[in-house]
Amino acid sequence: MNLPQSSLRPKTSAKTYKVAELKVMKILNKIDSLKLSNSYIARLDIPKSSEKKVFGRKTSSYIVLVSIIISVLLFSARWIYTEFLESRHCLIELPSFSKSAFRPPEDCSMCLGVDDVVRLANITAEEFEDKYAYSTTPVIVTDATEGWRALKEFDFNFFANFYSESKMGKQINDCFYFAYKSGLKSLQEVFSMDEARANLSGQPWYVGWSTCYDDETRRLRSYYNRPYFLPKTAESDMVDWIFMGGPGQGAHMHVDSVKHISWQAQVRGHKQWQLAPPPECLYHCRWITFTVAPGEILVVDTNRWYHKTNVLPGDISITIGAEYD
Ligand SMILES: O=C(O)CCC(=O)C(=O)O
Repeated sequence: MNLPQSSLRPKTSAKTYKVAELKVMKILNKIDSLKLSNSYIARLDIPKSSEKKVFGRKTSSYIVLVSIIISVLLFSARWIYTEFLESRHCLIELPSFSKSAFRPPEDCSMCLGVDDVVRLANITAEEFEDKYAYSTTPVIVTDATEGWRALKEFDFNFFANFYSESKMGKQINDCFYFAYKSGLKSLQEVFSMDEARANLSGQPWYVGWSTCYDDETRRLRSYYNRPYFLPKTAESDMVDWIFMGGPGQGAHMHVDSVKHISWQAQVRGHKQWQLAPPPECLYHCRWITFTVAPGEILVVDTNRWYHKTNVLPGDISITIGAEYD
């Protein structure tokens, strides 16, 4: 039997062809040895080559290619999910100015008629909830830090020792750190600055950070209590914010994009705040300036009021605070 060799050769390597030829010869010899008549062979139900293959060579290549693409896409999706969504990182971190540029415009009712901070003492949680907890009026509560260990114990060395402890528990949040104009790139750098600078007699500095480990927050919270005036049902995240630094320093004017309103207790030093209405309300509302003294707690919606701080001459300023819902 003659084989149509020329139809096999062009796309097949010589070695593969030889092996195939030997196999076919073997099959043909076997058929010969069975002494089957040509008419019998013709009647055998042998599928034509195009029917026998479930997929042609071209189709198979497509399937392999599509499978590879799907695998790559699935792998990438899983990677994006674990890296960015599950761990709460952002795909693209927007610069802070763009966050304020993309916020929805205010209708100015948030600041109309708000001319000053309201100072309060001895207020019930119910009254605070009704009148202030979720309003845009900035409030200072003057009697909510009685008995706090933080007032006596928080100073630069307290935090330097606190953060020399490596066991902070499980990480539960992003660790935010703001260097402002200090040039100190991390908390490690803050707590390894020289003594003169730490005592505020060297280069000025001001920094802020959030807690991000569960034990870290829990241990800090043993130095202060949940402010008594907060609504009974309000919950705080396990995140505290600490701002610390010397006179003449503070945060630049900005607006936040955090989840909730926050309180901030002035533990040491005097800090001046300037609240500015959003730019679209500048002709309708007023700027407000006030000072928070040690032992006082400020409640302000920093997502809506633009704000800027400045530590007044004297002691180091240390504040601790948290958001509540
Ligand atoms: O306390 C400060 O100096 C800045 C606070 C601040 O910017 C904030 O809470 O968003």
